[in-house]
Amino acid sequence: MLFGRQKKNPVKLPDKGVVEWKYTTCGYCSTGCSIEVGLNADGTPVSCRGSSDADVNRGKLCIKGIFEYELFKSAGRGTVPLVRDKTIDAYKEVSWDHALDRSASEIKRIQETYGRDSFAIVSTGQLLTEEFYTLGKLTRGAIGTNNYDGNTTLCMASAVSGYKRSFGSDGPPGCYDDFEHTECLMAFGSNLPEQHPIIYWRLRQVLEKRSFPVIVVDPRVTMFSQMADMHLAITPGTDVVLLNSLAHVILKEGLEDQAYIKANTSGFDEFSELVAQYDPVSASKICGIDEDTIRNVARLYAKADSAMSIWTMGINQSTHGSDGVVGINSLNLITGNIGVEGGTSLSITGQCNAMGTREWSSCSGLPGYRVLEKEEDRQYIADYWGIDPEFFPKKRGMAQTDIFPAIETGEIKGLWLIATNPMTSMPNTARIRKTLEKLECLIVQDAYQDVETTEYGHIFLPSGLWAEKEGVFTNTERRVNLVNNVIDPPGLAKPDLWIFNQMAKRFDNGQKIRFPETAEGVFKELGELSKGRMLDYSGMTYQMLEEQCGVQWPCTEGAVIGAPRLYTDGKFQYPDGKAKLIPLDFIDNNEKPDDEYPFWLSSGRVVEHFHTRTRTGKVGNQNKFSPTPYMEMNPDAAKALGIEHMSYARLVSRRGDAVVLVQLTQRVAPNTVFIPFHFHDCVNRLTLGLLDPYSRQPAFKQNAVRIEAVEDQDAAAVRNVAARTY
Ligand SMILES: Nc1nc2c(c(=O)[nH]1)N[C@H]1C(S)=C(S)[C@@H](COP(=O)(O)OP(=O)(O)OC[C@H]3O[C@@H](n4cnc5c(=O)[nH]c(N)nc54)[C@H](O)[C@@H]3O)O[C@H]1N2
Ligand SMILES: Nc1nc2c(c(=O)[nH]1)N[C@H]1C(S)=C(S)[C@@H](COP(=O)(O)OP(=O)(O)OC[C@H]3O[C@@H](n4cnc5c(=O)[nH]c(N)nc54)[C@H](O)[C@@H]3O)O[C@H]1N2
Ligand code: SF4
Ligand SMILES: [Mo]
Repeated sequence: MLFGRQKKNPVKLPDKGVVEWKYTTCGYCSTGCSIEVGLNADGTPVSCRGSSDADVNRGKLCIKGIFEYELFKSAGRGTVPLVRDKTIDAYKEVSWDHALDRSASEIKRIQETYGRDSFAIVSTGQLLTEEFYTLGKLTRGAIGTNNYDGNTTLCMASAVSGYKRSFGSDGPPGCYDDFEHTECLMAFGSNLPEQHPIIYWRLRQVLEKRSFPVIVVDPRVTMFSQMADMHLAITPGTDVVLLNSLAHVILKEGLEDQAYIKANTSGFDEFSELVAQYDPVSASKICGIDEDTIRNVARLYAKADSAMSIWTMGINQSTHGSDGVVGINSLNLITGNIGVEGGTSLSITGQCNAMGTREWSSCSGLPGYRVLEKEEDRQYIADYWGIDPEFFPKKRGMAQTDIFPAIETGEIKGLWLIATNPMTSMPNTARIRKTLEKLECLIVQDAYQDVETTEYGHIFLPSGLWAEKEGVFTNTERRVNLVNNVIDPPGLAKPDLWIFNQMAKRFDNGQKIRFPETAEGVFKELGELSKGRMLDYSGMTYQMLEEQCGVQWPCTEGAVIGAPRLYTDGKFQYPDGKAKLIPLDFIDNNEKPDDEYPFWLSSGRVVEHFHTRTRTGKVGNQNKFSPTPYMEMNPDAAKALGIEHMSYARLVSRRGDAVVLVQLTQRVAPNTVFIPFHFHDCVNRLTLGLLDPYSRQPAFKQNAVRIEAVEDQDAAAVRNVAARTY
């Protein structure tokens, strides 16, 4: 029987005629939800649902996953390879052989003329792991440029760097199950409900059964901060000061875990000397959190039986990103909260496979967490691939954020962009535009042809997207998930793996090295190369990944399940087996508001859009929620400037200007504005992006702007709309 609203207006789900559900994994964020794509009788994808068997999402999906099947027929896809015809300065459709021959000959020409490293390759966190490994093999083993990196420098580089500095290796030590056990959760610069909705839902499920303090550190009143027990509205860019002060209180009050510190860490004396300078009174003046709150939080965290920290871009995208991660790790080390149930330092990863690229792409080293700096690692991989180890550089080349300035100075002449859109996602758009225009050869390999960067390219290689391909992604909690090939790519578009394999045939070493044709063939190499290592894949098979809806590494040969946590024995990856407690001086180097540019400009995301909107900008149910570039502004600040709700305003920074629609809200402080970064020619026209010295990650979140009311609202509307390419 139906009651109330249901009787009057029952929810009717249209029958979409699904005859088959195919298992795969979501291709947006790193939560790693298992998805089933529903196909109708014609084999057309018409629906998506969460897999009820999956431990990660337990049948749930967020708005992006629910409508992900619409991507298969979305507008703007690349379906034919293109090469720019110089005589008419326009692209012409060509065959794959022509496009690949031209790409290879341009790479060789540039390398022969200007040196091997003058051709750079920048990829992403959104390919399949088998594709990452193959691209690494092609780049390191056959093309041989050392200027090879990914957009993960904009995203997870600080987490990687911080993990390496503290623990001697990358690799998030915890898992979602830690929510079930923890007695205290601290979240730094992470807006979980919007950016990782299903991880948030896992947390909410636990909080419904059992309560424990949730403390959110974020300058903005986010959805997460509104559900938290405590919101610490920190001054942008000062998390290191707060972290030093928390450690100060813990050590001063003797709340640390001395036994754990003695047994498993080094550097305690230097660390305690440094944090002694960060008493809560002095720290509160810098980080904007009052001294009593600092003391309360320190006590809550240290006294809890187990406590965990999570963080995302509010920490990573800062000039102190790597230090912030080290500070979080140290907080957990001194309280004995690593490798125990409910006690961890869990970086919440960004893109669907930002973890896979860290593990296998060879971007910053060699596959399987090996490094170029170690002779034995170079020898091992050279032997496995069957090439001369001298072909490898002996140290890592440039990061993505150094590659673009090197184009500016003429050191780099050619670039291959794979699944990343720097015209929208890098800081200082005007500068990026100039660098792209300067290139002798730009190859753009993307699933969508209408990406902004294509305009500047000489060759366009159309690729398959998400479940048009087969392979694996690793999620935030080290879970390797299977992506099954649900349908084929449109037109002549090809899986990225196929493109890399074909390119390899065009290089001398590429003919010597074995390049398996199938993803499963590549996956077997991952198992062989990781056997006995920290990120052991050798126990995994595709069948097991599908049956278990993902397996966490390490999963050793013969194991039936993966391991949920790292460092459970207190042994770390440094030669002495100890984690390092590292003293962190705070250097105040951010661009900050002043008389001329009086507002902090921060940027980030909203739930309905993903990144530069090449995908979500074309899915009606998502685009309609945020169709246009806007900024959150405090009503008091707006009043003082005569700016009205839903009017257009102009922002000016030292780099450029942008016109946005004004949303008045108390979510931001009177001296701060927030703009989602999803739109082209918008917030990144304004950003400076100072770099973190360790990770080379840009400080997207700390910039200064002034704001002007716009008189000609009609002209502003036209300009605002121009920023929505889709
Ligand atoms: N819907 C959606 N989900 C996504 C993505 C997407 O584009 N859309 N992208 C994915 C990717 S690649 C990533 S990297 C993640 C990002 O996930 P998040 O990091 O959660 O998202 P952001 O909005 O970039 O930034 C998070 C918060 O950092 C805060 N912040 C700014 N400055 C500071 C500071 O100095 N200190 C502190 N403590 N906090 C600060 C901001 O106010 C913001 O609320 O999301 C992933 N999930
Ligand atoms: N101001 C500001 N800027 C930011 C951020 C911020 O918070 N503020 N966040 C930064 C972060 S954390 C990130 S991760 C970056 C993201 O920056 P980008 O990587 O530049 O953004 P995306 O839109 O995800 O670009 C991915 C591209 O890959 C394509 N693609 C998707 N799947 C495939 C595939 O399987 N194969 C191929 N060949 N192509 C594919 C998509 O169409 C898209 O063009 O942006 C960064 N920029
Ligand atoms: S939470 Fe992330 S992985 Fe899960 S459905 Fe949403 S976008 Fe996909
Ligand atoms: Mo990211």
